[in-house]
Amino acid sequence: MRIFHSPHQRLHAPEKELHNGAFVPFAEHPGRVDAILAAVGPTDVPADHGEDPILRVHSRAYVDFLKTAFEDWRAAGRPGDAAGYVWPVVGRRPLKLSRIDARLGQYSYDASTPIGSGTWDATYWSAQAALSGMDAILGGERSAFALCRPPGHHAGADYMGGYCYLNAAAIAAEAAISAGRKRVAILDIDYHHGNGTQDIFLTRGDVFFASIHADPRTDYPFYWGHADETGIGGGEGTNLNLPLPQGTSIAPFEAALDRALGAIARFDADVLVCSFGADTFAGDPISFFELRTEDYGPIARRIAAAGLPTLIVMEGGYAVDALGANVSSFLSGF
Ligand code: OKP
Ligand code: ZN
Repeated sequence: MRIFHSPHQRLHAPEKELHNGAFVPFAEHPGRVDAILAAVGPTDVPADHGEDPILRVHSRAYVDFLKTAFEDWRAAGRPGDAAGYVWPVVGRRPLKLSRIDARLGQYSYDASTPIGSGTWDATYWSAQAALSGMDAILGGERSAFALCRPPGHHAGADYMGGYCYLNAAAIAAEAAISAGRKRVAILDIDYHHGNGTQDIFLTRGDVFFASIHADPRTDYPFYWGHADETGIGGGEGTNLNLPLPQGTSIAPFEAALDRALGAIARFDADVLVCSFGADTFAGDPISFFELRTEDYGPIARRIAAAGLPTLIVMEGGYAVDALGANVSSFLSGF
């Protein structure tokens, strides 16, 4: 299987994050890709597709913000990484905001997405890795792996959140539509609900989004991922959330997976994008499912048995010592 990854993706390296009330070392660090690379072997450098395929998903204003936010932060005399502290939730309206702190709030929904000097470069090349993976799929490969990082599934059309800046899975799905594929399914099996991907396609009938994740009543991102979010307007019926309780192990996970794959089969997709997070692993430091390394192969075999050309997009997974083995186990199922 071809694997796409760029060394630029290491350049995003925030120092710390606010976790349950304390500043702690940033969990989504470059060592994650080092661990995966050590396990999966050589990768292909992605081709540069430019900004156009990114702008089919994200707004121009948001992309421009991402590109300049760190410079603006430094210009304001600030130390460390750029991070917001005020969000325009109440009485939100289209103001022209200039102060960097206001813009950070305008384009994010949480405090988990600091911007450093290498953030734009890293997230740009993460998106390019997904686009090159999709090129391979559209060229006839049965599967390909985009070793994305930073992850993407919490990022919406004009906002960042949850360690995510550009939504690589959404950008790849949209590229498949642009290339003439009629129906694309996205299966998100990261521990956390992929609220950004859901939001991007919520009103769309040509992209099916199915997600298996920790119940948002107990887990991040809290406000999205509930079972009653089934799509809006032309997208009604093409969004499927399967929240599961903390402590979930392989048997109930596979039952949910079979439901998601059944819905995807009925949707009759041409292409599948799988947002894969290894944070469902029992040893994950910020997550609470109970999957084992040896569970990922059989999970992937069930997904492969759907018989759809499948682009795998890396999302989360923070147990770095086991991350390489977990990703290898998953890829072996294809
Ligand atoms: C990204 B991905 C909780 C802080 C939450 C955000 C988690 C983002 C997970 N104390 N931080 O879906 O793996
Ligand atoms: Zn996650």
